[in-house]
Formats: sequence, C-alpha cells, structure tokens
Amino acid sequence: MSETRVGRVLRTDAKVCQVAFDGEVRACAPRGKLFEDLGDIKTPVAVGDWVEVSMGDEMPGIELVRPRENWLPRVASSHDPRAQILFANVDQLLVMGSAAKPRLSPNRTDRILAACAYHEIPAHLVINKIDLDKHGDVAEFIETYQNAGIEIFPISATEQDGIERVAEQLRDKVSVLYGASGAGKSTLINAIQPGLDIKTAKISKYWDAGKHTTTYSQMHALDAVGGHIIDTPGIRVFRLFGINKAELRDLFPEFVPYNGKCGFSDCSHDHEPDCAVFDAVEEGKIAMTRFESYLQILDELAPPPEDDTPVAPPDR
Ligand SMILES: Nc1nc2c(ncn2[C@@H]2O[C@H](COP(=O)(O)OP(=O)(O)OP(=O)(O)O)[C@@H](O)[C@H]2O)c(=O)[nH]1
Ligand SMILES: [Mg+2]
Ligand SMILES: [Zn+2]
Repeated sequence: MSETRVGRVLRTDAKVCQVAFDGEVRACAPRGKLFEDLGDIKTPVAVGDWVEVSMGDEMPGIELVRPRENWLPRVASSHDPRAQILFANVDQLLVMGSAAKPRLSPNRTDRILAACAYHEIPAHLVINKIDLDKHGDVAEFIETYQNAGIEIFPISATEQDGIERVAEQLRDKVSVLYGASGAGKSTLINAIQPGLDIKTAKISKYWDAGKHTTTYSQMHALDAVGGHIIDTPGIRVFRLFGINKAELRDLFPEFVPYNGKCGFSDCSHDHEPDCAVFDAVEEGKIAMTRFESYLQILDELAPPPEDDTPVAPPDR
C-alpha cells in the first residue's frame, strides 16, 4: 500500500491541486470519488483544505478532505445555484477596497461582511489607495464601517503607508484578501513579502476598473511576519449562499440593537410600518448604503424553511 500523507491545499485548478507537505509542494489530483455526492456544492477541494493524499503514483491522489474548521461559500454563478467554496480553514478575512480607481463598492463589501458574519469568520476592512482620496470618501467609509463594528485599515500599498499595522494583523495567522479587481490585493502582499513578486497590473483607463490580473486563489507563506495569506482573483458579484431572509438582519451588527423595537416583533426592516431600523437610517444613525445593501440582499434570499408567519385573511 502506498504511503498516505497529510498536506494543505495551496491552489486548486480544474483537475489538479498544489498541496504543501512539510517543505515540499506537489501537484495532486482529487480522486473521482470526491466528486460523488457533492449535493449543492460545486467542487470538493478548496484552498486551505487539509487533505489526505496517497503518494504512490506519479500524480499523488487526494483521497479525503478533512472536516473544515470554517469555509466561505458563494453562489457559483447566475447560471449555477450551487456553492463555490472560496477557501477553508482561515483565521480572518480582509475585505479590500480602494478609495478610487476603482472606488470601493459598499454593496459588495457589505455582502462579504454579512457572509463572514454568518460563517463566523472574523472580517476587517482594508481601504487602499488613500493617496488617491481626493473627495474625502475614505472618512465616510471609515464612519460607516466603524458603526458596523468593523476594524479598518486605511493604507496606501504603493506609498507603503499603513502597511505595518496590516502586517501586524496578519502575524502568525492564515488570512484571506478578498475584494474588487484592481483594489491592490497583490500589490499589498508584495509590499509585505517583497520576494513573492506576484503579478499586478494597471487599472483599465477606460473603465477605471481592474483587469482581473490574479486568476486563481493561492496561499502564500509570509516569512517576514509569520503566517499565510491567500491572494484571490478580483470579484464582480458576491451572492450569499445558504442564508435565508430571516437570518440576514442579525448579520448587520448595527441593526441588532433595534431588534424588538419595531412595530412588528418579526419585522424584516423591509418597508414595514413603524420600523426602528428605517427610522435610524432616516436619523443618520445607520448608513443609507448599509440599509440599501441589506434590502438588495434580502430580495435575493429564500424565505426560512418553515415560514409560519401569520398571513392576513383576504379582504372579503
Ligand atoms: N495610487 C495607488 N495605486 C495603487 C496602490 N496599490 C495598488 N495600486 C495600483 O493598482 C493597480 C492594481 O493593483 P493589483 O495589486 O494588481 O490589484 P489586485 O487587487 O490584485 O487586482 P486583481 O488581481 O485583478 O484582483 C496596480 O497598477 C497598482 O500599482 C496604492 O496604494 N495607490
Ligand atoms: Mg491580484
Ligand atoms: Zn424593522
């Protein structure tokens, strides 16, 4: 019988995964049996997985994915409702946006933060390119997300401004950098660990957007500070997977103090009369962008499985 070893997945491609064993990286192929009974999950292996590998053959085979400590799924695509597992077994996620070129999308940020809250993955916000902040947008982002209880790292990766604080946050942890294309994820990793030389690219002049330079997720060792970081491709859309309408309101931390203060005890904060969250938005206590994100996500989610909300009798 061939030797079985335990390794960690650094990168996944269609049929091959790069797996790190003590000091050695090998290309390994997931066995066909891993693709059976996947249910509503699209792919069996994710970056960050611990896997058991039989080493005998020329191409070692991944026999088993060990149970995950945590994982982050999203809906695979608009044509495919299954879960795409973005990564597994991480200590934290840093959502990355930039002050400009491209300007941080509150909606995308809020989606990622809500998904992390649901999956109990600690999440922080890095706002890059503060050197381009000509309109004071950064101060507004900071206020919005401080209100939501999120720790914020305003930085300039190219000017090396604020980098040490991020490096400290990464120390000895497994972290993920996630966000829009062109936000500067790969630039930041290169700044913290210069030898990596990850490819980066200029923003499209025409679209003011990134060019999807990073095309696969990959875990890198951070020798400079200790720990690992997963660089990810820029995302366009993030649809929450496996969360229902009733669960969403608790994933916006600044809404939670108003639970039970609305006219209806089970208020979904979606245009019901006498809604304390809506009032708080009008009074400027909750950011309008956060409320808009909430309503947009709510609209996409399925109702809870046993929706026993009393239905009003018909008018007759
Ligand atoms: N002005 C300015 N430009 C920056 C900063 N950080 C990164 N950039 C530039 O932004 C562009 C995109 O950076 P990347 O690191 O490739 O962005 P990314 O988030 O990895 O993008 P994808 O791989 O496409 O997801 C590059 O031209 C960087 O030089 C910054 O702090 N200030
Ligand atoms: Mg990149
Ligand atoms: Zn309400």
